[in-house]
Amino acid sequence: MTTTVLAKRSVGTDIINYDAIVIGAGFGGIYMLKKLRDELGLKVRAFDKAGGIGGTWFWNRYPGALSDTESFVYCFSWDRELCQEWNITTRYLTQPQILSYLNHVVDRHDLRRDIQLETGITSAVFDEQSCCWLVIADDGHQYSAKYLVTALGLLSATNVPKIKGLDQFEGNMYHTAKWPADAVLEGKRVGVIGTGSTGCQVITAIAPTVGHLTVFQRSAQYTVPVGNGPVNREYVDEIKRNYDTIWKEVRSSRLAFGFKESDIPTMSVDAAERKAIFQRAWDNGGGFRYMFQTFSDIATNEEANIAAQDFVREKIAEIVKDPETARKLMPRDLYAKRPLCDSGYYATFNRDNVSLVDVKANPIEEITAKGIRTADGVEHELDVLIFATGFDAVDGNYKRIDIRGRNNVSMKDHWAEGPSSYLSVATSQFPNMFMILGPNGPFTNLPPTIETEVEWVSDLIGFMEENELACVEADAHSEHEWGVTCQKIADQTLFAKTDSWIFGANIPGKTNKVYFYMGGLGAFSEELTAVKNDCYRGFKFTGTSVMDKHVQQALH
Ligand code: FAD
Ligand code: NA7
Repeated sequence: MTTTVLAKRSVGTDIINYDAIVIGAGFGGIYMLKKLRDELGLKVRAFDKAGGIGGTWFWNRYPGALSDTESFVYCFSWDRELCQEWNITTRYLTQPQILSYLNHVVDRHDLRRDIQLETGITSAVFDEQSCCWLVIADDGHQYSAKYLVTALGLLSATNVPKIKGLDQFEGNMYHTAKWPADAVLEGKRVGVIGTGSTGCQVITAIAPTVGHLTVFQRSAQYTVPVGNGPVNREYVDEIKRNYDTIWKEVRSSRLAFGFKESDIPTMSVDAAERKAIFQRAWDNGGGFRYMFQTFSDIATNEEANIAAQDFVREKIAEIVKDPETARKLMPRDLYAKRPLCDSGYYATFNRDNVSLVDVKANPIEEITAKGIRTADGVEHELDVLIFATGFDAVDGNYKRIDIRGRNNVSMKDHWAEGPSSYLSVATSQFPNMFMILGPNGPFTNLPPTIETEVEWVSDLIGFMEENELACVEADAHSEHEWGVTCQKIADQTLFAKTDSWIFGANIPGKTNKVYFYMGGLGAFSEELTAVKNDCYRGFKFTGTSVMDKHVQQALH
């Protein structure tokens, strides 16, 4: 194989050579390994710093952790037999269910032998002479490969806010995405900072068993019922019968959530009908369904957005008994973050053992040995403090590895003004490196997007191998243009007017810019296909004398 020869030329004997190295063993890394090893016949090693496979679902073991994509589309579509064999029992999947599914996939395809766990990658340097990557791991070894695929996760690098006194706390502190197996909450005085998707889940799940729960809320949230529950045999059979159609529709839809997105403008129906449509969505459940299946313009039109907001505020007023608590829980901002859904979040605040602190009005001053002191001078005493404070999303894990491309340029410098990519999968100056869910990829239910990206990258690598090409690199101009496209699309949405991790706005000092392509998976896939069919437009191939003739022939 050309790759191994290239690698051996430039590296010493103590370097272990592969054709491809994959970092990450979540949905992305697992499928990438499968494609490269079993379809292209490459020698591949996947690494993960985690103690098990599963990525997100290995790490996020907090009580209540649940995917809010419905079960039938929160899985791989590429294993058609497994789609028929795997029996879903609930409308949504809990963290243990997803972890068990991914472990099953790995064993079923005998992938485990090529996955090295508990191994963090600390640096990756591109060698221009050999067109190979030299990768250093925290197991003390160096590895080299022609191709480097980063499937590092876009909601993976944890965010712990730098609150004064963090190290003074004498109780236990946990981040939800690094949840320890031995965490004990029963009967304890527990504090939760953060009320995003994770916060809503953990708060609702632990409230019945803790002694007292204090919720420190900075932003009030719009959330609707998730509508989870058992599914019957007919439901499962129907899905299995229709899987081909379902996947086809998912892959050509905008959000890939497995439902038809509405094309009815909110104000095109009268107030009574609007309310009935919102009520049906509320009863049926699902955050994305509420935002995108009811009406077509909630995420783009302010009047429509306010109608959707009003309905949720009315529900809060109905559900929450104490008017002051209800007032604090009522969001007044645009409804334009990733839509949330829950299993009884607002009602949780009717419990006697739950209190709500509005830290926007009454900020956290410091963490003390005993708990949290707020600006009003109150010290909230706690045994356990939970950070449900989210992630350094999208590029967080990239900043935690010393990645160096052409001319030794570091990824940190290359992305000094925020991360960018060409088509989410590549970035200029980093040849032969491919990202799964890199910046400016589709904002969707993620497994179908992951599959789309993995398959495209695999095709490109296959093409290079077939044509004995040494090097491929995204062109800087194309990358810039893709960023402009993403920004233009995002600017048409209300999401761009709201601070959240989707725009890097959740972390002080992080560049606030577009991090996603909001044009939908269908349009994204079409663009990928067009680029491929147009001789991989926007990519430069180098490093083989036969390139021009062969490439042109192969591409046409
Ligand atoms: P991940 O699953 O994040 O895997 C990345 C892996 O890379 C991790 O295991 C990490 O340890 C490893 N890694 C990173 N850096 C290094 C390094 N330097 N060395 C070695 N290993 C490294 N998406 C949806 O579409 N629907 C949902 O309902 C949904 N719910 C979610 C709920 C939670 C609580 C969270 C946190 C995320 C959720 N997501 C959801 C997003 C979810 O992350 C994706 O759906 C999907 O699991 C991402 O898979 P991945 O393989 O790209 O990344
Ligand atoms: P999110 O959505 O980023 O939510 C984090 C929450 O933590 C949010 O309520 C933040 O308030 C809050 N936060 C963050 N820093 C602070 C400080 N310093 N003080 C008080 N409160 C703070 O992360 P999630 O894990 O819930 O969800 C991320 C995605 O992962 C989600 O969409 C799912 O797909 C899974 P803020 O809103 O910024 O005021």
